[in-house]
Amino acid sequence: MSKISRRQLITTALATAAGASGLAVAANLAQRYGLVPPDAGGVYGPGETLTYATQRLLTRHSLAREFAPGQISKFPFANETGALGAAFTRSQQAGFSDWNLAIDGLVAHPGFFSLAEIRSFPVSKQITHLACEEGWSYIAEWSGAPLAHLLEKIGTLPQARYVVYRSIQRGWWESIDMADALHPQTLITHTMNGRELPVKFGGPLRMRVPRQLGYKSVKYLTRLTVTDSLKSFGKGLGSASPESGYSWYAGI
Ligand SMILES: Nc1nc2c(c(=O)[nH]1)N[C@H]1C(S)=C(S)[C@@H](COP(=O)(O)O)O[C@H]1N2
Ligand SMILES: [Mo]
Repeated sequence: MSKISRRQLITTALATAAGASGLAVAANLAQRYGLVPPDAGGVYGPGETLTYATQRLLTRHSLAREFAPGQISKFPFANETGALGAAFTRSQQAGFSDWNLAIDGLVAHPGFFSLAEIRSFPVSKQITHLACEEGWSYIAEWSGAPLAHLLEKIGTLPQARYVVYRSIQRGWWESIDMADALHPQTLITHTMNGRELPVKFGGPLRMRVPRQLGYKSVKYLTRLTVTDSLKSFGKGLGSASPESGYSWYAGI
């Protein structure tokens, strides 16, 4: 069966199952096709599964909306972050000259890229919307290296299913599936509106995932881990968000 007709078949089956016999049946189908999000066990589980599974089948390659330069917000709002810790302060005092991004897990060449190296990678730019789940949002131009470029350099192994990413800030870690990790708009950003990414917006390095809500765009990025399972990270729900009641998949 061709890819597209198989995909249509699964999507139709999911939608029909959800409509006719409730979300639980759809969730079983999603399970069979590996489309269950890591936080599916919670209260919103079957609903989360249906959202994630249908998004993945239908919009895997779709692009987040991009805007014109004239639409860039004049006064972007930086969400207050808690304390960043002593390691951050030390690096900031050194002008971030010692900042590294480690990459490990299911990769051929684990190691790290220095900030300088990442800045030297091919730059991709996007003018996109960053929306917080709390309701406010802004439009900015983000520039950086596509995450896909780093993953290709480091040699992601075929078993890879997710990329876990962590901030130097305690408690801030997220993960995305390979569809988002390899998506051309997912960037490791170092520049915002043509200038070095300000600390309050996540500088020196920030993950930008414009197809999902703001909380997936983790600031002060220090480490990526490629994995085939999220079970051993935190409480096994995929990221810090579901541990405090937000969904792992925050597609918009
Ligand atoms: N390290 C870190 N990353 C973070 C946060 C944070 O507090 N610490 N807040 C998140 C949330 S909830 C949102 S909505 C966005 C806010 O981005 P902004 O400050 O550019 O508006 O950053 C996300 N990334
Ligand atoms: Mo947020």
